[in-house]
Amino acid sequence: MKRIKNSINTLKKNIIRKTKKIKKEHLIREYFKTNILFITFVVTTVLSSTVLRFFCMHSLENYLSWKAILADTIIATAIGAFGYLLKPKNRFTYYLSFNIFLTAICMINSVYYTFYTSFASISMLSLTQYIGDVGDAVVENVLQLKDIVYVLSPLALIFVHLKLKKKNYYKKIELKSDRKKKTVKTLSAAGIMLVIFLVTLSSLDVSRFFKQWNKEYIVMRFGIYIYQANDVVTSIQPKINSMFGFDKAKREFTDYYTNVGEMETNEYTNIFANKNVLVIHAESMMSNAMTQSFNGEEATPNLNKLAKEGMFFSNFYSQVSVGTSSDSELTYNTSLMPTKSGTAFVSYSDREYISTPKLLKEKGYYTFSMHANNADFWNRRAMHKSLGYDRFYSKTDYKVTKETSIGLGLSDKEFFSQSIKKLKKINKEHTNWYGLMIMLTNHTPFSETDKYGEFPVDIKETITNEDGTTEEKVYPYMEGTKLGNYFKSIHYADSALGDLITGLDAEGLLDNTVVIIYGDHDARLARKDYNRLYNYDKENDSVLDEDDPEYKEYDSYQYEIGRRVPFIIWTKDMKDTKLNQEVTNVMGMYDVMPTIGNMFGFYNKYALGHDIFNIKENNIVVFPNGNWVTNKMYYNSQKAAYLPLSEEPISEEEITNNTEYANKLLDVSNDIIVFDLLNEDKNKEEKE
Ligand code: GP9
Ligand code: MN
Repeated sequence: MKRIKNSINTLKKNIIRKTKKIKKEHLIREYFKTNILFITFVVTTVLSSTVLRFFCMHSLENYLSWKAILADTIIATAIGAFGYLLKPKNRFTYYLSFNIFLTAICMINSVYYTFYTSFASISMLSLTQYIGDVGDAVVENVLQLKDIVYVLSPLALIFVHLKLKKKNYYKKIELKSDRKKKTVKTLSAAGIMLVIFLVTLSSLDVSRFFKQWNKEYIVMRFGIYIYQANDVVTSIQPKINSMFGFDKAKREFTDYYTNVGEMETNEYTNIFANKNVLVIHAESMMSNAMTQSFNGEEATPNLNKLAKEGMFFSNFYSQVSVGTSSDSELTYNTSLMPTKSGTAFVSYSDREYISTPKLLKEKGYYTFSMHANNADFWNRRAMHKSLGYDRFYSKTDYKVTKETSIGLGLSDKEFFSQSIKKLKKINKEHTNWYGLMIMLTNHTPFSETDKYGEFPVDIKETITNEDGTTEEKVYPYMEGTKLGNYFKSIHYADSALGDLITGLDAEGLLDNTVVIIYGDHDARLARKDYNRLYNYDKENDSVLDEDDPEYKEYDSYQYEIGRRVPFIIWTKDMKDTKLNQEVTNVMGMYDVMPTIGNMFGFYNKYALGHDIFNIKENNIVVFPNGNWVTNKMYYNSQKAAYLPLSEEPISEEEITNNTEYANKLLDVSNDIIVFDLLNEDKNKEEKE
């Protein structure tokens, strides 16, 4: 009897369990059946963001981290929840509008990343006026299939909608839906996911989120949508920030400079006093190109000659952020770093800067800048005034014709030749002058190869046949590749430099002049472009296999180190003197002002860099994204990992100290610009 009772009980329990399971399955099925549009919206939105991370950051670890996927799901669910407030037939318009908006965010960031290796910021919106000018460069160099693929997201939504409409789906679900209840339930689901997301955040995640400069890290942890929303807040923050928080910034600024003393002298102090200065801003000129030759011909013979005769800094880094050319001008002239948000040239041209032109002006120099592009590009018209140039010769001061133009505008050869005439006049009228010439031709996408002149980037070999006859064999190598075109373009720019030096000499303009050349930033080519250069398999005209013993890995560190740019100080009579030397200690653009300042006899207490001849091997170069490099290592702050550059041991403490130093320096630099801390009048006002 007892046994029968037990069996009945077990049977009952089983039936209840089964019914519950069926009910649950039915509910889930029902949910999927009646929420198709919402689910499609969430899935397509999350997919777009994931695809973006995949295309942009597959070289970084964790680029497909579940945290970012969860963050995107939260955003999509929360937005989607409000769709339930509408009648089913109206929901499609709501979801499609948001889908298009969010897809556009992904697409813009995709293009932006290719161009700047960073994510977009609305603070750059004011720069869209320049897009017209570099339009071709963007289309030719940037817009690729990977940027267009996002269009599939709204298309998928439209497709699903049309299918549902055909099946009369909206009418059917109208009867079943309690709109408010569904909104609340969906929002609660988003809320629960948000709690899970928040409790899994580390303190590093939180601090980086608020700082917003480590954009890749934020996109990797928080997804693109939260990144972009945060960007909107941080982009309007400079305006708000400069209204509040002044006291704290001022305090930190004062602390930072407490122990900075007066100028230290060394064997180079005043060696160039009263000499004229001609600075060449060499567009996209990279140090690696200087060691590159094809068929025995150097890519940059003229630059190499100047480097050999003058002072050549072979481990020199540009420290640009999204402001590229303009950032390098800023750091070169002021020894400050680019701003964390927006660009100093565009957003902060009204601030007070202590700059090389200004300090030389105090010594009686006439200062000028020359660039044959539109004066408003990078807001130079305003910013060159702020930097202390007496005169800015821009496009309207040059004869620019179609025949004399290459790429973005007037060709470098033509620019230099017209500039020499202007310089002759300046030299007559002023005892001492300081001038900057900004080159333009060697600018991405390096595609007008027919205008650069002959420079084959192939491999030619003479082969002796068995019968003793010889023939020439040609392997295409870098011909037809973007990097190959870059070498052709740089060879042109180098030749223009050679002509400039000859032209200046012919006019006697080199007799009392120091020529300073800096590469403004790297060529902004993808890492994979270097693979063929270093791993060419000429027999098969392809790239060596990764397992080939000859294969040379070009990892993200080598890529970063490979972004070095040349820095050269040269005078006509420097050859074979003690000044004729290669300086191998790492050096950054922010070290230029203190280094040449010592040579010309001026000093800026607020410089963030150092005179390389005082700091020597102890130097550290900080990058705007928080990475830094010393003689000993390259440290990547997003990966929290490093590449050793010497045999010397590296301690944890050293890494922590350098990272703290880098963060402090970036904070102080940003505060100086945002709060206008070098503006004495403003500081006086604050004191009163
Ligand atoms: C534009 C030129 C190029 O005038 O300086 O700027 P970039 O694109 O290199 O920042
Ligand atoms: Mn540039």
